[in-house]
Amino acid sequence: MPVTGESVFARLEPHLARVSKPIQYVGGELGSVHKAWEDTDVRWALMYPDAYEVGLPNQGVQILYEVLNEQEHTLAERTYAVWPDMEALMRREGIPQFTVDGHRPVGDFDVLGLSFSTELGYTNMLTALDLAGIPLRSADRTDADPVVLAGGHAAFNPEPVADFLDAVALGDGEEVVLKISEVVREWKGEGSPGGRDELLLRLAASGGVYVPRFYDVSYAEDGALVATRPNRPGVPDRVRKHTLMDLDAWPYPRNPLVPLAETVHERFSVEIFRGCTRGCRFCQAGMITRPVRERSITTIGDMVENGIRKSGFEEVGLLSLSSADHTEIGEVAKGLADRYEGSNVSLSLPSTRVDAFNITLANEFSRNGRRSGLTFAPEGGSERMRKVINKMVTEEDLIRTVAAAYSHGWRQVKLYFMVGLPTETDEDVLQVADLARKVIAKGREVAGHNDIRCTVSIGGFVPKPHTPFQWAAQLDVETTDSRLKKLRDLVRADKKYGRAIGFRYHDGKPGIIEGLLSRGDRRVSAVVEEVWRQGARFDGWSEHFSYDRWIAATETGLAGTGVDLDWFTTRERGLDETLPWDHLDSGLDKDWLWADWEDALDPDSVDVEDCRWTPCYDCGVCPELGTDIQVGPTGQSLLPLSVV
Ligand code: B12
Ligand code: SF4
Repeated sequence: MPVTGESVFARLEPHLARVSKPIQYVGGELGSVHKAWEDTDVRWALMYPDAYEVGLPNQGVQILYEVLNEQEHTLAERTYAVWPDMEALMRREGIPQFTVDGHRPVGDFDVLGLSFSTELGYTNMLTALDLAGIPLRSADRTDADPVVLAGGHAAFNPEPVADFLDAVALGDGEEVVLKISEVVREWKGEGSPGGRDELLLRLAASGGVYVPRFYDVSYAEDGALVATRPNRPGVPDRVRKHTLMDLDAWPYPRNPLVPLAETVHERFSVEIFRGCTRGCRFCQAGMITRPVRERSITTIGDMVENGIRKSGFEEVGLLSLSSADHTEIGEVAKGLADRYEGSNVSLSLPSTRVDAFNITLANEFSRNGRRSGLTFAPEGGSERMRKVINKMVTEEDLIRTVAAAYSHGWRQVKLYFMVGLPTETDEDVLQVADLARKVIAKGREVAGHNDIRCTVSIGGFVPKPHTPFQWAAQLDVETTDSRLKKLRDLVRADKKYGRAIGFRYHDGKPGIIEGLLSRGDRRVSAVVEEVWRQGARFDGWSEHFSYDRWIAATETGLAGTGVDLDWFTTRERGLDETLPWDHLDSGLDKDWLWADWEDALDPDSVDVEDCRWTPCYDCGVCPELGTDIQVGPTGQSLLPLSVV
């Protein structure tokens, strides 16, 4: 039998000096784990399919890495997307995709777990599979190949990459990876009966893992999708997402990874809650992570202290989908600011809602740190648009909040918007300029000087599965670009305020490809493979993304299917249409989603409140999944630490 799990480092090392940022391939970071291959039964390679600098800080992978490695019989190592120069070198030298921990070939592991927070990582998955010597398509794999398993937010519609995946797990990963490990261990312990097929069947039958090959998809003559149905007995009709109900019982990461090379985030982040029920209609993350589950103030305090001590990071980020909404955020902020007063530790709150923000909070967070900038996301330029998307921020709220910020010494405010939202007109987008002007005018007034800035950042809206906008037509590239240009020209033409307004935007091209990958079905796999064969890599990076290459691949990949790029993107869907993700259960009731979509289009509809503070409005999640909202206040407070 060939020896598995042997390190390729000796073959790799002589070439490292010839590639860019070689340190990213070396491993051995503080917090990393090295276990003996032979002492373990189930071996996982975990991949964030982007470069090390983006992938290393990812909390999802860090958590699963730790949870798995805590198990005596399990080993987990990490692998990231290699840069094109390294890819070329590996192909030339015959070096396979390897893990950064043990430099072991990825093809030798039992499971390759991929974390997809964005669809634009799909082509990087294919590079990794190919370099690993794993056949691209699930159907071509043998018993010797790992189970290729996907998780993360994008996995809520894995159909566009279903042909490349053996299995998919929806939702929180902490508990399900342990269950999957158990199934693999048992099956291996029995001598791997029935080979790969039986292993996948056992995973599918467990009810918590979607195995695409056990579902057949049928299409109508005109190309519309008819149904996705199990083709094996014992396989459930619908596969449910996983929800971790007690975040305090899972205080990970406990041993944060400290990167060796420069990364996008160099701070210790603590997730202060999961889920968000604000009900923004465009936000897939909010919809698929329901219900809200808070971490208690004391667990947050313990995690911060432990993380700082273990990692040496001086910045702490309090992470969630809308951190200022934690019921005890004021206490958390004050408690932590008191605790670390006079030390080098600074605190940050990455995502802040305009209406939840209060200046006391921001002042607490900046007590020990710099006053860099504040970021708010009104998302819609006009009041009308904000009503359509259920982002209940009035112009008054925004002006009041930024006025408070400028008057407390902040000089820079960033505002995020989207272009291409349902029912939007040019006029709605042009109102962004008006809003920015008012922000600057008010800022100058309250600050008493002109040295303030407002940066407007604007991105294209991409309709996502499992949201009320899953039926919406995506705005085409030309109209998106023309609206952005009109807005840019309007800002630039403003003599009085224009120079104080920064304007950042992406053109509409990557958005339409993201749209194809978000709401595509299995036929899109052919497009992904084709574009990858034509050289697509790192599609989330503007310098690597080629729209023309994607367009050519959609033409080849979708030829003969009766459907095309527009059919997947700029077409509005009806209630009766079977959606490619209908067999994947996020807990949301489809009728509720549809009613919410209709409300979005009805100017007289009432706003959807947050069910954390108002009665349940029956989105379906809690009864369907047997879950419940978990919020404070706990009434506890953070004690100062006794410094030894
Ligand atoms: C920090 C952050 C970033 C950071 C760091 C990214 C990183 N390396 O992690 C930066 C700023 C770089 C970033 C960039 C981007 N981000 Co971001 N980011 C976040 C944020 C705030 C936190 C992510 C996080 O750590 N979550 C906590 C962890 C524990 O959750 P998780 O990763 O989902 O993992 C859990 C499960 O999904 C599952 N799981 C995950 N992987 C796997 C794998 C397997 C095999 C299994 C079984 C399970 C599993 O188990 C984990 C534990 O339960 C989220 C919002 C949020 N609160 O989630 C947005 C978010 C993930 N980002 C988002 C987006 C869109 C992006 C960008 C595409 C933005 C852009 N246009 O450039 C880029 C993409 C970067 C890239 N190429 O990957 C979106 C994703 C949209 C969606 N589909 O829901 C989110 C949800 C924000 C939002 N509200 O829209 N991001
Ligand atoms: S079921 Fe009710 S309480 Fe639960 S997330 Fe939906 S609206 Fe909120």
